[in-house]
Amino acid sequence: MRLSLCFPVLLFGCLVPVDGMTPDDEADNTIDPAADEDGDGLTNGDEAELGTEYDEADSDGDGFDDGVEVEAGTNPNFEWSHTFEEGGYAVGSCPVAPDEDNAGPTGKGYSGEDAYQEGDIVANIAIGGIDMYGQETALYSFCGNYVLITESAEWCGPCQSLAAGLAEEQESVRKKYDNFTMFEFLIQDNSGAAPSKSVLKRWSNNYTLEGIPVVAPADNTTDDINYWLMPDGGIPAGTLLAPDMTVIWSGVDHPGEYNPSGAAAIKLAIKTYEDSL
Ligand SMILES: [Ca+2]
Ligand SMILES: [Ca+2]
Ligand SMILES: [Ca+2]
Ligand SMILES: [Ca+2]
Repeated sequence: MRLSLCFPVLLFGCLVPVDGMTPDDEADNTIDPAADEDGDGLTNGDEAELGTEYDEADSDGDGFDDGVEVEAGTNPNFEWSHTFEEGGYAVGSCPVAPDEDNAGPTGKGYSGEDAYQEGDIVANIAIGGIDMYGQETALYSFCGNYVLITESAEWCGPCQSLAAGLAEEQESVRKKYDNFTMFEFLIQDNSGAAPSKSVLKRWSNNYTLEGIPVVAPADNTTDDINYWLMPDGGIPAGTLLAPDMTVIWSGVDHPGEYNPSGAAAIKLAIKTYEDSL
């Protein structure tokens, strides 16, 4: 949608015929750059600069109006970039959407299975999965931040030990760097099934993970779950992503540098993050 730069349109209109334009296009030339056609809090002129729709309050259809997204610092042209009603998560700004066409694992895991290695762009995990509030939550909502993903399961003892220290770890890193967030990917409950909302809530409460999204996959049989495992095929696993959703630390690249608890991997990932700044 093209906006006219002529002004003031309210006094004189702006109906200069342009070759090839339809009557509808010509009508668009009467748009006032200073008006807010769709009532989303941004002027038509602002929307032309942002690339959002001047006649659509929620350009990317993610449930948050364009003006709300600009205010919150999320990307109004990318559906996965938005804040959440509950949880107070530190989402990123995501100025450029991840390169989804080139996303996917190129490394090899413990038995030759596909796994994420450093340099890979990750796919948008947990689409259709929920967090402990029942909100549909996906990784790309945190684009724009450094994201430390931990992969855990409710039945896994070392995962429980790791979870107990996550909130403190996040707090200490965020004191220094506010564009950092953790993302706990809880892949199974005690029975091996994809966790329900109440299981996620219990996990979050047990380890005071308020402010850290605890997210279940839509189901627990997808290949995607295996892409994040540690070199021995185990969990807990840790993977660190750059703001453009590229892997900058992956367990499969560090077979000699982690211990079975996963805690050392988290420390190494955070150190990698700090060294990268
Ligand atoms: Ca507007
Ligand atoms: Ca708009
Ligand atoms: Ca939106
Ligand atoms: Ca958005």
